[in-house]
Amino acid sequence: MERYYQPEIETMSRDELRALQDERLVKQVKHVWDNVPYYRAKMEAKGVTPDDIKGVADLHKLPFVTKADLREAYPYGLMGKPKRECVRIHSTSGTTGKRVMAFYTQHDVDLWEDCCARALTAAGATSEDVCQVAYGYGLFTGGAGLHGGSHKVGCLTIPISSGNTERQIGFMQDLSSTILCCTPSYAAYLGETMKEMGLGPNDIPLKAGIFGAEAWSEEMRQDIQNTLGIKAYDIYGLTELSGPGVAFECSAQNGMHINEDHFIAEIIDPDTGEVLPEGSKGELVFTSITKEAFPLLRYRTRDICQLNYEPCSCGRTHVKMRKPMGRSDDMLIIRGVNVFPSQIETVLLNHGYAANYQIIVDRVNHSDTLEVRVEMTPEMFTDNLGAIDKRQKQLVEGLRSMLGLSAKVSLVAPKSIVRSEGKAVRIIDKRKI
Ligand code: DLL
Repeated sequence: MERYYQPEIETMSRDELRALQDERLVKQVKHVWDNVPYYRAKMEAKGVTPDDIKGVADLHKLPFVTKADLREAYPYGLMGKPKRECVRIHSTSGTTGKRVMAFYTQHDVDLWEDCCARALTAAGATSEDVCQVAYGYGLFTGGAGLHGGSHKVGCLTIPISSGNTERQIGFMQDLSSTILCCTPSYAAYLGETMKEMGLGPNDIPLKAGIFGAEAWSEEMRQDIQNTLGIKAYDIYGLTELSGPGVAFECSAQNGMHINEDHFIAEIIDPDTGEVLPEGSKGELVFTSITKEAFPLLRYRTRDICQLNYEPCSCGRTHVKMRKPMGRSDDMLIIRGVNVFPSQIETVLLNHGYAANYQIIVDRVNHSDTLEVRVEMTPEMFTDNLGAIDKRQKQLVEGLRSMLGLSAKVSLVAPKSIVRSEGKAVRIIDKRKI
């Protein structure tokens, strides 16, 4: 039996949902117009006033917000509430430029935690569960978001944060954790460490995991499910919109329901900004219609994905987003060919490798080069050079048929690629340097 955290919202008819979105959007546009001079100026420049926005059908008239706007308005320029009414800050790690800061009133925190509670409940969590939150705590939203959601569901919550891998496994055993929340790369690393400790899926009571914050392939899901003996659910979100819980997977495990009572999703052409028809692949754009402190209208996520409006077997009515294929700014253009790291991951996992790899792109004599370094599993590891050479050739072929490109493949010894406790860093693009 499917369980819901807020059934009246999660299963409401699409007509009711649309009416709710219309009403909330109109209110939100007025709120932003009145309280965020930066965005009001953008609206004025486009010749739009709140009177032009009567509902979701008018959304396309509003200007976009981009990461560049966030940086320009850094840190307080997009706030919708005075500081005295805000209670929390979170931030991105800032690896690709200035940090992005997001602000929350208590009301915003509450709604965010509800979204995470919906995700946990969809993964089967109840007040009987012990939930180990191994996302990083601190400025990163992963720890705080799932922690709050876990409390709301009533799980016994372990705020262990990421890292200290053997201790994580010890806690799972001693405290009988049934739900694990962390990045998929860290889940894979936990599985690998368990194997090294001589432990199998039956030695831990885990039943489900909620893994997100980075792209991961279907093949990686299967691997994690098998090594940890769990169902692995995807969860999506970004700091700018609150954090994890913008969308989450249900029992169908084939896409994430967007919490549409809080976020309106659009798919646009990343080059022209034009809204694309239902079912198209493009850049995901979100409008937050309930956030007070950091209300973003038409925020361009840079995530490339597709929406699925077909009814879901779980009974939820909210639209589903497919696993994002990657970010438009992560997409590599190699000798003119668009390459998503997730495609490379699929080939590697289909050939029996684990997701321990690096993609190295360089430019030699004005031509792009692609190298994929991947670890052999302990079972594959051998000093028989002929066998290694054969494996390399198989991978080169696999990559060629997936990408239409020739790549250099380097098979390296097990454990030689550094593991991540948070988001994995897999792309090294030397061309930018
Ligand atoms: O990663 C929030 C989060 C925490 C989501 C924990 C899920 C679980 P940021 O650090 O701001 O926020 O990064 C947001 O990460 O635009 C996507 O590119 C990527 N991302 C997040 N979830 C997924 C996912 C958090 N499930 C950026 N699949 C987003 C693929 C994801 N990419």
